[in-house]
Amino acid sequence: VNDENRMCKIVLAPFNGGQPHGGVDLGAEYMMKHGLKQQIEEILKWNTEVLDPLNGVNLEQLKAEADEQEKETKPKIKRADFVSMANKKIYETCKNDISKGEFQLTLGGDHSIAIGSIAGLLSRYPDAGIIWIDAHADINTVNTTESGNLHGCPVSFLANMDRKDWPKSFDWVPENLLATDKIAYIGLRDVDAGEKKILRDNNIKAFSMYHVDRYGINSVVEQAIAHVSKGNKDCPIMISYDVDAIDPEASVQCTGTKVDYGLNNREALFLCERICETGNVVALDVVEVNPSLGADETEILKTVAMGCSIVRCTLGETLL
Ligand code: HAR
Ligand code: MN
Ligand code: MN
Ligand code: MN
Repeated sequence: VNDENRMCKIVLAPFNGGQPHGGVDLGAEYMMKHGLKQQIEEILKWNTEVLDPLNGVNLEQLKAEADEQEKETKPKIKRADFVSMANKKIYETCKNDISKGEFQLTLGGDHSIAIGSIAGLLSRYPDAGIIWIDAHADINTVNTTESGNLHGCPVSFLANMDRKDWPKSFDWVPENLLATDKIAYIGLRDVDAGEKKILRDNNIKAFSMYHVDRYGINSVVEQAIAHVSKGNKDCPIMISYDVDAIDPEASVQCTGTKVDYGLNNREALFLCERICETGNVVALDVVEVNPSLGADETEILKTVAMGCSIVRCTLGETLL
């Protein structure tokens, strides 16, 4: 933890096309305005570099065009072309502009951006384990999704589920697929019936809020780490953190699909601390921070500050 030359590559992913609300694209900007880059440099003593894969892409216009077109075509999967394009760029940046040994921090954006970030991470670490912190399982396939929103589907894309039925416009496939036994969920409490079947059929390790209450967060995190590491004490670990895992009353009001009775603030940060403590954490996504859904400045500040705390705890701020 005392290596002076640690590099954190901050990948901006201000993308909202995987879900219906505007404003989640501002999550990255708000966390940066809150001082996240300086915090990483000054408190944690890491070097940082900002990568901006969607720079120069007119996201608002492309989204408007997609929506205009889809008014007529009414496809089952919404904005597949747009989500595919953005994720391909995020993937290529994560794959080409981040080296082994550098930390990959991706700031969303909605959770569809994890298709690109995780695919990019797997290009460096094909056997990485993924710990997915979320109220939702985000494992709908193109056939099970009821909403058609791709932020509810990234895990199925990463695992190549129902590939033959993907929209033609989703025109790239990650080179390294996510094996369903290399992911563990924590925080689930709003999982669709079709997703429950996928979790069961594939025997996917999933800790809902029930398990957090029954076993406590410490035991749950331990089991999640052990599961994804598969007995390899050096197994690289990535956290994909959807802030809606956290209880709205506790801190996270500004997110598109709030679900009551989530992780409390300490549980939310403890799991970052514990995963950091393994020494194996190589990447983090922070997604679904939507500043435009705040009722007032305090709500926005609380959600954005929690996003920044997740990053600092994952990078080791609170470890002695
Ligand atoms: N399961 C629902 C769907 O597929 C809602 C899931 C999405 N919400 C999120 N992702 N914030 O975690 O649409
Ligand atoms: Mn999610
Ligand atoms: Mn969610
Ligand atoms: Mn609780």
